[in-house]
Order: sequence, then C-alpha cells, then structure tokens
Amino acid sequence: MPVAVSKPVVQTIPATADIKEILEILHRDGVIVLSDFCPEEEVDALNAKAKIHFERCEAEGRAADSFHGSKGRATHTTAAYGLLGSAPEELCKIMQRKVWHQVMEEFLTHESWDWGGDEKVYRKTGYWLHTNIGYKVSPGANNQRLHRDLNSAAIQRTGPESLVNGVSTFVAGCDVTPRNGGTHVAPGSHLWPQDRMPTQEDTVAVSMKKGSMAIWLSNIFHGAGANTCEPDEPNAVRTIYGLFCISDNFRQGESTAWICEPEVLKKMPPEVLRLLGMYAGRTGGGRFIGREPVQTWGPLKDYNGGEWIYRGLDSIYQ
Ligand SMILES: O=C(O)CCC(=O)C(=O)O
Ligand SMILES: [Fe+2]
Repeated sequence: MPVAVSKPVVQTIPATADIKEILEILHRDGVIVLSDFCPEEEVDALNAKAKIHFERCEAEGRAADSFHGSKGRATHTTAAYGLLGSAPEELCKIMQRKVWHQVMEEFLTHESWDWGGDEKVYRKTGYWLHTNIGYKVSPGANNQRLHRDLNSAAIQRTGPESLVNGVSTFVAGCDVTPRNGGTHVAPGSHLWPQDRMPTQEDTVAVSMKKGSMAIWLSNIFHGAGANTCEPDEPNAVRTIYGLFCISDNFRQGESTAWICEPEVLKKMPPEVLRLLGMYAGRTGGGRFIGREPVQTWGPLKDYNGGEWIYRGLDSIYQ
C-alpha cells in the first residue's frame, strides 16, 4: 500500500487569538497567517503610500535591484527597499503591535554566557529590524527559487538545533491567492536536517485576505509563487509589505533609519526607534560614539519620545 503523504498546510488564526496558540503553531510549523492583523483603512493608507514608493523605485531603476542576484528574484517583481521612507507612520503602527513583538521576543532572544575573569557573564539578545520591503508582483512572474531568509547573516545552519536568527512578516496589501503568486512555503522545514533539499511538492501557497499578516521563521523554505492572473483580474498585482527582524547581535541589513529625515524620526516612539537601530542592542552592538545613538546623534537632539504613539486596542502602549 502506498503511504499517504499529507499535503502541507498553513494555519490561519485571528491576530487576536491567544498568544500561546500562535507560538505553538509557529514552533510546530514555522509559519502562520494571522487574519485581521491590520484594519482595512490602515491597509488602504499603506497601499496609497506604497504606490508612490513603487513608482519612485521604478523611475529610479531600482526595480531591477535584487539582493539575491539574478537567480533569486522572480520576474515581473518590484522589491522596493526602504518602504519606511514612503510610509513611515503606517509602518510605525505595525511595529507597535503587541503580538508582533511577542513573536519576536519568543524567537529572537537568545541567551549566551562566557567567562569574565572568574565570573560567568550572561548575555541575552533582543531584536531589531533587518529590512523593510514593499513587494509588487505582476502577472507573468515566475516561481521564485525556494530559499531560507537572512542569508546576509551568513550563519551556517546545521539542522533543527540551529538558532532561529530571523523572523519574516508580511502584511497583505490585497487578497493573496495561489493564482496571484501567494508565497510557496514548506511548513516544518525549520526542523529539517540541513541536507534535505526543498522541492515545490513540499510547499503550499500562502492564501490570505487583505490586512492579514503572514509570519515565518527565517529558516523556513519558501519562495514567491508564479502569478498566473490575467492583467484585468481583481487582485492581479500581488502587493505585500515585508518587515523582517533579526536578533540584535547582528547588524541590520540596511541602516534603514537614514532614509527618513530627522524630523520624521523624532515623531516615532522609542520602541520604533529601537527597531530602526537608534538604540544599542541588548548585547551592546549598534552604539554611536560609545553611547546610545538616540542621545548622541546630533540631528535627534532634544528628542522627547515622539508624537506617533499608537494607542489602538493592540498597541504595546496601552
Ligand atoms: O514575494 C514573496 O512572496 C516572497 C519574497 C521573498 O521570499 C523574499 O524576498 O525573500
Ligand atoms: Fe524570502
């Protein structure tokens, strides 16, 4: 009798679900979709700003950029870095969601110790933003090759025992479907032995409603799906907004804070400035002239905690 191979699935649960359940699924599958993560009007505002961002990137020839080189990025795709520069207030709201921080805390705080003379010295990492990217994927895009994220950290994964160094999160700017190229993910691949190669048969397409958030651990195999829509179909262009975090013992992929003018940074609350690298990491990386950048970088002089504190239901500032 042939053994029935169960089809891979991605679990979708509400963003308001018990955090224990969310973390359990992420530990087991390495991937989850949280529905209703962003209200409709927040996504609409983000889409409007992202449209200008994509246009600017395309006009500047940046749509052709690809951090993985020509084999990594799917065709018909604008991957526009530094989305924060065009949609600062909108991304700032997303980065104050409690559940988002709870996921980062769970997977990206790693303890280590070593001798300091005759004392054991313990350290624990925090996390910060690695990159932020708007993706616009048009009909005709092909399957992106399957990969794990955070290659720039260049830490050799050896197997399931390897640390998770990054978490990738994506807000859906439109309904994401298998037809418009919903990312193909391989649930459970964070636990595979290192020599197991991924194939498309291991994957399932992420489907999610506009305003949902897909989350996967950086060591999950995935790749954008082919966009097989006709150009005049609804949601023919797949837009997703990626916020990637990394343990704060790593430098950010980009010094993305510099894309905003100091007056804009000054409106952001401390927890968002921390994500942008304006505070030293918990293990001391990212300092500026030996101190907290927020206190020492001249353009932030007189920073007083920002005016963009988001106090919605799921804010970290309740
Ligand atoms: O476009 C997507 O769905 C995924 C993109 C991706 O995996 C990446 O940029 O690393
Ligand atoms: Fe990726």
